[in-house]
Amino acid sequence: MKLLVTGGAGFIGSNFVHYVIANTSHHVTVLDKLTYAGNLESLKGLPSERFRFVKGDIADAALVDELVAEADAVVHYAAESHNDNSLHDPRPFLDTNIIGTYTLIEAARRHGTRFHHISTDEVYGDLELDDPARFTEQTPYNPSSPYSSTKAGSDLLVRAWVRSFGLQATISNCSNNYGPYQHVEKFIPRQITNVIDGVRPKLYGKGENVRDWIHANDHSSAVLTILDKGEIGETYLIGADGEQNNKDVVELILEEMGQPRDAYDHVVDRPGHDLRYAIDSTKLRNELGWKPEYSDFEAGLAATIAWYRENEGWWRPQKAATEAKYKEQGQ
Ligand code: NAD
Ligand code: TDX
Repeated sequence: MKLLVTGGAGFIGSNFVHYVIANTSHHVTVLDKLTYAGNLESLKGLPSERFRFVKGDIADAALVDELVAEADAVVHYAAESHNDNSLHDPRPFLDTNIIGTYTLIEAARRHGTRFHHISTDEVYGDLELDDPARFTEQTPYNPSSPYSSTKAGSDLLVRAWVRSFGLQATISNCSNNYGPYQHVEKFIPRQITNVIDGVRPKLYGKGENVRDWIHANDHSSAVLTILDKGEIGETYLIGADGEQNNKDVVELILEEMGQPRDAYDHVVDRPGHDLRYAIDSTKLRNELGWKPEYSDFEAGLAATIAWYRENEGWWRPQKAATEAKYKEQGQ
């Protein structure tokens, strides 16, 4: 198969491209704008006979039409992805997440191309800390931030294009990913690289917020499973039963890196900060037979810490500017 992967120079997209090249015989074309979040270094070493990189915007209708026409399937990762950025400058989130997705699905419907839309559990809003419930495919949409509301909007566009135009699409909503190649603006890489720099980790608010962590490779295997066996028009939730509160994650990072477990600071909370995300992935597991491989979060975190220690050249160029931005925000 010839896959067109949008956002393939970002965190999860680049992990997916490496996973596809290692585990299938598909050819991959990456379309990526190389925003602050895209990094060609994340795609280094891929075989040129199976991989091609195209720099461009998913909202560029002519370019998108040309690339979608050549592809057997599109896997759509490209997005503005950081909640904190969306609170300070929402506009790029509308341009890329809404108009970019619209541009892609219009091309996919013209060419009858199989389309897989990557989304997030954040479209469902949040759960109470003491609520035993988890998100399912039936949970009503209730997004909190400009980021999650534009992702919710993009999901709804895909659903409408399936119903009204027969778009050959599936959707997946995944929980928080961790692993190599994640930008240092995000929680886990920010704290790991802070500790490497001798800076104390920064916890928003009390640190009680819960995220449901999944290794990026497990997200990739789930997406390949849906691409292969998923039913058109269906939504699948992807999660690996990895609930942890932020304070526990920071303590694990400090311990693994040989620091006292309490060597962190509390900083100003994120406005509208979602309390808890938790995914019930029963549908994906029972209907398509998927299961995660990385069930040991501490081991996965240790491997991620080792990756950031060994790949300082990858993250160092972004670190100072990222921290300067957080400092301005009191975070
Ligand atoms: P990221 O910010 O690391 O990467 C996004 C990539 O998209 C970058 O390479 C960027 O250059 C590219 N991009 C941005 N705007 C573009 C445009 N207009 N045209 C072409 N390329 C553009 O994001 P990520 O964390 O890898 O997330 C990827 C996808 O997965 C997103 O759709 C996100 O909503 C979803 N998701 C992320 C998580 C998570 O934990 N990070 C969880 C669930 C779902
Ligand atoms: O320095 C920090 N301190 C802190 O306590 C940062 C950067 C974050 N946090 C908290 C906020 C969240 O509760 O850590 C948690 C995780 O934060 P992020 O890494 O910003 O992720 P989150 O907002 O949960 O969203 C992520 O998961 C869902 C991705 O960025 C989204 O793209 C995805 O949809």
